[in-house]
Amino acid sequence: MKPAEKVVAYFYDDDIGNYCYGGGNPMRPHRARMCYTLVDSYGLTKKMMVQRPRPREFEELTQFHADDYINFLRGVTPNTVDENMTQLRRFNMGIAGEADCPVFDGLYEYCQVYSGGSVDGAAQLASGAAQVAFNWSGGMHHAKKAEASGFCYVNDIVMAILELLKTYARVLYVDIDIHHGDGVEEAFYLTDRVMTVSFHKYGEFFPGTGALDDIGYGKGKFYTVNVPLKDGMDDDSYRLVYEPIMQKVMEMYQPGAIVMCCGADSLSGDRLGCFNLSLEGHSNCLEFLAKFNVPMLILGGGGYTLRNVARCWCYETGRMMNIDLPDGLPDKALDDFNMYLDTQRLRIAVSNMKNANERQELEQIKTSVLEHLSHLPP
Ligand code: TV7
Ligand code: CA
Ligand code: ZN
Repeated sequence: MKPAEKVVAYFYDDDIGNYCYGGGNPMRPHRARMCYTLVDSYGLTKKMMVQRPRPREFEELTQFHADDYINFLRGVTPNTVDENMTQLRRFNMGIAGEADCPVFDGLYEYCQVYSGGSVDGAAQLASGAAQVAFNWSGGMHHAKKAEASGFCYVNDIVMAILELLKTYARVLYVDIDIHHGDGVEEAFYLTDRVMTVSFHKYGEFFPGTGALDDIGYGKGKFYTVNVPLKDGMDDDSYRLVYEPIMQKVMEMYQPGAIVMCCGADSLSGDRLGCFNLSLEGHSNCLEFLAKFNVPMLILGGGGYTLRNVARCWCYETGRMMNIDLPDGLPDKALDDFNMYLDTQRLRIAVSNMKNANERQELEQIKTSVLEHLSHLPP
């Protein structure tokens, strides 16, 4: 199938922008609304199926998560946290302003909606209704079976992969968020039916896992890939490790579907990140995999310099539709809000920050990963 013939499904619920972690938490669900508005201002919404996700119910959330954890998420409110301190601590949650995973108004609905977008996207790929599905509100890769972590409560990625495994023998997960995709890795650490590949900043950085020699266990040995990186990764350095590794992964593993977590916190100038990627460098990761013509579920993740997050995911929406959006932002985007007046451009500039990744180290990482992959069955 030629790229231009791919049917594109875009999952988006306009209510998503109203959920608020509060207390200065850098995670802002509003980013997805900014992205949708930008995508719409470029006229892309006319060329895809925009759909409102079906919120997932208790029985669906507990396909992966523990019943008592989901029960807690369903029941807790900012007014009842005081009575639930023991459980709150057990599930790694807290109050706004103090915790990565606060209890806020509408928290359960928020989880229902963002997981719905990812599972709906997976189902449409599996049925053949679409070849590319987006859910920029998803990508909550840190959530564990019975624990919230790093702004993530339910793991929509694991749920979407479980949906894909009903149809496909093998699913590939690729994570270019700057943080390690620990929750997804953990969920599939023991199986060869899912290969997880995460590129991330490693060393004194959240969540602290994702060492090069964490490669899976038992049946899952060699089906976990970790690419630990340092500050200042630029487009060329990233490409140097990404392309040969993903080429080999695709040849050896031949997945039926690909799920990607496209956290925009690996971009230059991110409020929490420390890489130096441009939109082209970030988007190249998606385009490289799109060429293999395997159904793709594209999810969000981190991204904390909001105007750049919207730019990145809008640009990538276009690229996956084989459209190279003009750099001058549409008047509508400039008029509606003063958000993009900084440069009035779509693409972003990179900085002159130091790249702490030496070429030889990157070559060693690449060689080591390729060696692990060479153990996979033919
Ligand atoms: C996918 N970094 C998620 C990335 C999750 C990162 C962290 C913060 C942070 C939290 C705040 C806040 C913050 C300016 C930044 C060790 C701690 C330190 C809580 C205050 N400002 C993704 C999670 C990471 C919360 N957590 O991969 C409220 O930064 O480093 C930590 C852990 C303990 C808890 N404290 C932070 O991108 C979506 N948190 C301001 C207010
Ligand atoms: Ca990652
Ligand atoms: Zn992140």
